[in-house]
Amino acid sequence: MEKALFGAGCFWGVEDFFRQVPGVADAVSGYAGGTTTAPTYKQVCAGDTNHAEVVEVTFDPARVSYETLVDLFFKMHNPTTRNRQGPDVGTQYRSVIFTHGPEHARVAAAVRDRVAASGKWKAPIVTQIEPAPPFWPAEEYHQRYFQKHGGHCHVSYAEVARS
Ligand code: MHO
Repeated sequence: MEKALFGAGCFWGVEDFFRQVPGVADAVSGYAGGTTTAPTYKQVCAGDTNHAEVVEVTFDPARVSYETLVDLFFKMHNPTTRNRQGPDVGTQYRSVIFTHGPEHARVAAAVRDRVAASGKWKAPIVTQIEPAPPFWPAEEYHQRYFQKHGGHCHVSYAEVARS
């Protein structure tokens, strides 16, 4: 199993999306990239720890490649809105790929450049690509949030898979 770590806005939706991707064994909502250890949702929302809401994806590389996951990441959110995803505004909603090792970093940058060159987005892609810092799982009530409560905040995997 390998791990991928993505920030693409509200983690409820990012987690829900990646759980549905064949080859993904687990997706956990959490925080990364800030200045404090074991942050709480309240602290992250207040915006002064600089953590991003992220999802740690555990996947079987024999069933789904890291490249495919990065490609899906770029399809499931808007990578051109800095510190904002839809109605959610703040640095915790930034578009970011935290990479595990140089090979993942190379793939992430290559996919980003390919999406930029495709002309899909008129505005520049602002997605950050950085070596993965520590990942802090979010509070239990944030895990599988949409499975428990319904709702959505990103495009569904089914919709992306059809396109
Ligand atoms: N707009 C969402 C953001 C939640 S997400 C876990 C809400 O507050 O309902 O950041």
